[in-house]
Amino acid sequence: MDFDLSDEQKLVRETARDFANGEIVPRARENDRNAHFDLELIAKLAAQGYLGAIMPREYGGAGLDYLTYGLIVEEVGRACSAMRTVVSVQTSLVCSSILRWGTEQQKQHYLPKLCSGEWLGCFGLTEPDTGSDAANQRTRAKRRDGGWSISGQKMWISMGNHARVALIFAQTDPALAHRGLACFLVDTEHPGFSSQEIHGKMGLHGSDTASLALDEVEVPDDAVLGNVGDGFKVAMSALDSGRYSVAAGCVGICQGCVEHSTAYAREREQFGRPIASFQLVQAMIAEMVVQTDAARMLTWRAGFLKDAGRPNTTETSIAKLYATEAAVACANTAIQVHGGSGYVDDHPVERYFRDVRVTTLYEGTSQIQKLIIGRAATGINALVPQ
Ligand code: COS
Repeated sequence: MDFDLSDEQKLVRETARDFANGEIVPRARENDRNAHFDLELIAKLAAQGYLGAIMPREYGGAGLDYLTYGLIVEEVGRACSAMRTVVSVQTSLVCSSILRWGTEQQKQHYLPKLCSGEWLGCFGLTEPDTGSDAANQRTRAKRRDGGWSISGQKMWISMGNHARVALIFAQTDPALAHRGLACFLVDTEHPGFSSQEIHGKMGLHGSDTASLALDEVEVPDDAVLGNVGDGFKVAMSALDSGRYSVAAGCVGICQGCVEHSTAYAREREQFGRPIASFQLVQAMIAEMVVQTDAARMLTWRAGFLKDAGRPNTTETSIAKLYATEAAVACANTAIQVHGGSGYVDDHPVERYFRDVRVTTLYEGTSQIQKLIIGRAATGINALVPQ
């Protein structure tokens, strides 16, 4: 087993860290305060190649492997989860779905525009009444001459107000249950498509979150991604990549918590000495260090399996479950180390705490990850009545 990164991976990680510190960190607090979806910064992420890191070069991507992509996502996540969400959605949910399921024409049409940041994409799976039970789509696609008419609603869609292309999952034949689902590549400028910003989020204020409405949106046959009936598989395979990227972003939050807490504890004095010299403070820091290491190792393992082309759904769920829960715990502990100072946004740990909370919810709750892991361990699907 080799835990060493290659020279190229080390270089990519250093470059991502410099970029994150130079470009993302200085804007993160103001973007959060102003709930500003920073398109200028997203253009810089795109110019770095961070919106299509794992896409082949022939489609405008950076041609990197999953492990290296995870290193980039970690650094972006340490700097700002709102920007990390942009990278995850664009790369893992949208681009990787088109790469895996798209026709050559679809790949050539969409991937270069998405990798370059000319277009943003969004992933329309969740609905007002459809969350964990992803197969139970209420959105309907009906046959029309030479195409489809799609009607329904989508909820909690990252980048939904800015996306030019939306992956929309819809049921074509309710009698077929999950085998009736199809994924459509929908131009968001089509008549009948509208989006609305969701306000009042606890965190990710610098991220764009929308509800979508589709009112008889007409799309041609060649807008189907994969085959009609493949929709559920498209969604699950996208989540295999998306959950990995959420895990990597959470490793970044854990790492940020360690770094900020250590720096603060060495500087802050109480009882005539730095609080870092107190055993109870060191215990909190040690817990965060261990959680960070464990989250990173699990994420790297999932990345390694993806790069080797081996099955990795369970290992990805393990990484996502552990890293997100660890990041929630680390953000909480980091505030404890900072005391009252951690309760205001002068220190990034306050934002970490708010931003991280959604990670155990989106792309599959912790409970869903446990059911996937539990099913793999026992061979019993807890979602099916026994
Ligand atoms: N990649 C490709 N195909 C997959 C897959 C994967 N990772 N996982 C499952 N499939 C396929 C299966 O092979 C099966 O195919 P067949 O129809 O040919 O038999 C089909 O999908 C159904 O698989 P399964 O029975 O395992 O699906 P379940 O209905 O049991 O899945 C869970 C249940 C909970 C795992 C699923 O609904 C889920 O992940 N829900 C959470 C959704 C979510 O994360 N939403 C958040 C979105 S925020 S972007």
